[in-house]
Amino acid sequence: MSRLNLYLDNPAFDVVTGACPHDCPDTCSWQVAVDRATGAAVDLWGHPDHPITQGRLCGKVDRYLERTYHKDRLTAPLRRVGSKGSGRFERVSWEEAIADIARRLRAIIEEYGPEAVLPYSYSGTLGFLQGEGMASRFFNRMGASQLARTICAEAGFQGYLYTIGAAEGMLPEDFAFSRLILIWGSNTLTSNLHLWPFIQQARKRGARVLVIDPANTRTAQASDEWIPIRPGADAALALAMMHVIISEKLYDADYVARYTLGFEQLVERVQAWTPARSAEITGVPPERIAALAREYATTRPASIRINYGLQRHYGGGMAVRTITCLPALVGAWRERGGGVQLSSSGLFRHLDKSGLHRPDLLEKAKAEQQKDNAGSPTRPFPRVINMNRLGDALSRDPERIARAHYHPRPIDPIPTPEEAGPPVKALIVYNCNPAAVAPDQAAVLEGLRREDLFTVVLEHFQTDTADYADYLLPATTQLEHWDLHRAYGHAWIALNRPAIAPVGESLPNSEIFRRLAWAMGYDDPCFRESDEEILRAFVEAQTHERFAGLTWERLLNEGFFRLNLPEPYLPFAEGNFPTPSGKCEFFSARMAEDGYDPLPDYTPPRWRQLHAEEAALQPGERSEAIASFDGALVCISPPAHSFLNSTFANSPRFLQREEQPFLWIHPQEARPRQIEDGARVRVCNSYGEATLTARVTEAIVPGTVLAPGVWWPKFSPDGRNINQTTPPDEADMGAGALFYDATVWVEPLSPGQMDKPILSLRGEFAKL
Ligand SMILES: Nc1nc2c(c(=O)[nH]1)N[C@H]1C(S)=C(S)[C@@H](COP(=O)(O)OP(=O)(O)OC[C@H]3O[C@@H](n4cnc5c(=O)[nH]c(N)nc54)[C@H](O)[C@@H]3O)O[C@H]1N2
Ligand SMILES: Nc1nc2c(c(=O)[nH]1)N[C@H]1C(S)=C(S)[C@@H](COP(=O)(O)OP(=O)(O)OC[C@H]3O[C@@H](n4cnc5c(=O)[nH]c(N)nc54)[C@H](O)[C@@H]3O)O[C@H]1N2
Ligand code: SF4
Ligand SMILES: [Mo]
Repeated sequence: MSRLNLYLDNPAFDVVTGACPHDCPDTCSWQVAVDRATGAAVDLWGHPDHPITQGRLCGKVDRYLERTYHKDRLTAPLRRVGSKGSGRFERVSWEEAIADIARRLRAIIEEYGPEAVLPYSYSGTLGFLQGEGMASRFFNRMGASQLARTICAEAGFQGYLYTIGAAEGMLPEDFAFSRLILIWGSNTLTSNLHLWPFIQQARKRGARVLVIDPANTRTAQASDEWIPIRPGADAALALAMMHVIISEKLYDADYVARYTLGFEQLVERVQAWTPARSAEITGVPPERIAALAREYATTRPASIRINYGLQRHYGGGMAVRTITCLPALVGAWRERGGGVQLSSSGLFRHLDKSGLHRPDLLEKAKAEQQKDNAGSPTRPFPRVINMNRLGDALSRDPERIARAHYHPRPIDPIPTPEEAGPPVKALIVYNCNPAAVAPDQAAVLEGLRREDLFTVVLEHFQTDTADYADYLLPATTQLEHWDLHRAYGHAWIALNRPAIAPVGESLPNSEIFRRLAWAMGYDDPCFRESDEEILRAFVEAQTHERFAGLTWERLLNEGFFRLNLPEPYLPFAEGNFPTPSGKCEFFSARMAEDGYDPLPDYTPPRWRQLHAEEAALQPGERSEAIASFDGALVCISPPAHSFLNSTFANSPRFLQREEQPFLWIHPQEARPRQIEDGARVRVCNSYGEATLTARVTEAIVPGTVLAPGVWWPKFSPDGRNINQTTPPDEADMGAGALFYDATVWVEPLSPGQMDKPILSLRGEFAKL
């Protein structure tokens, strides 16, 4: 029974409908009980009428009130008094903070141009308004550097687009009709909880659920079979599955002929991909690969849930591109319960966001730029910075700044140092905690420590990033502001209404950017619109048929809205792929144009390439670093169950549940290193190092270690987390991040050793 019943007819309470703001495919709708007398939120639960939420929130957000009313909430604007990173601040008024920030920004723009200002944001909230709503208006008007938001999903997303055409596919409710479900590189029970009930429905009807993952996750344990695989090897598995399916004629010849492009070339490509060859790469026995291929091709309907876990390595784009060829090959798209789901975000691709983000304001900034800078740069203005290379972007070295420019495809050039543009002089961080979550943490911190960098952080809490702020501004939580959300795991839009007044002096991001805009003298009327007006206008601006029936009033009354799609929604049952050819593209001319192999392939992860290069060297040629390569392991760092990236990782309840920053290591790897369960270990590579606690377990494949993330560095034993070892390099597609492709060394620490680094390789491996 829903908690709603406790408050529904009670005049002492209001019940307010909202939505979970977090980076999660489920985009739950919630209800909040507010005590009318005190104005305080007293309870919060999943909306009982939302067909995906089904009355249930996850364990983290079920405790959202503890976040909103946390004793450490930032409640007043703060100005730095200590050294950078010391985290010492004094209280100031909003008037003083806004006026001084605007003054500093104007001075920087005057001297270096607006590109010296870098916004840095990601997924603290996915709301249209508190995410990039007012912020993009502000930064467009300024002409600030733009940020390529690549940290999560870009490689796989691009790979999916090359094959399927848009980020759409199966909806979660249709998994209930599957007879075979491959959960491939996803920990559903942790990162996508609301898919599970549909999977359970399918199992009740006899479906089998297989999990393909380097780790025996809680999802793998709850499934019928765990198929352990080495990280970054998934494309090799998919190619061998296609080899078996094609050579045994198990494919859907009719579907292939009508709705796919490039079958002949695919046949040729997969010929060499025998299960035996694949087994060497994946670690999955050849018989198991062949049996999996047969089961997948002959069970109807068969579904695949891939998530972003499997694309955080160098070949991540190609891996997703290759796996997503499978459903078309066997005709799985024909039936309800067949196909693949990566993300549903493409269902919303027809949203018109121009009124919200106001890209036209950039024109004003461009005109000003041309007026001010007689010698205008040869590259496009403003530059686009890849967020995964924040450490490089914050360097003062033009070569590194050039490297930080976004270059998502092989054909995109890296600018010369002369074209790199000004150093970043102001960094404005909101909805993000880069000191914890970004690759190459040591470089990021080095940048944040720069005395000449002016850093403004909008936050709920004093995160590691906030410690480096010159101004730390208190932001409201989801209970305190308006917003609107679209899901990336289903087809619903949800409205969030504020339930309570802002805690302390906190303000919504939208209001902070609004006030900054006024102080900067930006006079466009869009900076005068209220939050409600902005959202209402955004909703009313939608004309695509998918939004037919969506009105502001309806959202106010009902709280959520399903896209106007047929039920069931079988987008590719008869082809109609949104690719250039209208078919599922086994052969992609667009890939060829962009500098890729146009056919599905296996692109080895970076750790494999390092191993191969090492093997090719003569002993005499090996540097000191390479000499110790034998002990190298690959490190992956998927989400800890109770954290959401670095969010909730300062909540006593969830810290207690996760205990401490662990490193999972197989007994086979622990034994020769004399690592005992529970021992402190140092994990290191050329980028940095972190101290973790060993969990010796067979739940991770040999050769790989797993560090659940993302811990706050300041709550870690040596003040550093696993992103010390994450390389900043770009994945094959979309300049995506390599969180699960770090080559590391692991050794036990005795207490006296805590400060003595065994390997100081920085620079050595960077050369490779
Ligand atoms: N509780 C919780 N929920 C979350 C998040 C969180 O931090 N905590 N994060 C949210 C975010 S930001 C996102 S993007 C989404 C998706 O979150 P993701 O981080 O993409 O999580 P998953 O998709 O579940 O993928 C993680 C799984 O992939 C496995 N994996 C790692 N490398 C490979 C590989 O090379 N091959 C294969 N087959 N598997 C591999 C890991 O062992 C892990 O089980 O979830 C969201 N939901
Ligand atoms: N090692 C490793 N690193 C990873 C990953 C991994 O799997 N392993 N996952 C990566 C992925 S998939 C992602 S998506 C990124 C996510 O990285 P981030 O985008 O940094 O997400 P969070 O760590 O959740 O931090 C969000 C911050 O925003 C703040 N916030 C929330 N709401 C608001 C608001 O309304 N206003 C303001 N001003 N602030 C707000 C929160 O307090 C929190 O500190 O991390 C990446 N980093
Ligand atoms: S984090 Fe995900 S599962 Fe949890 S409440 Fe939010 S949307 Fe739902
Ligand atoms: Mo993410």
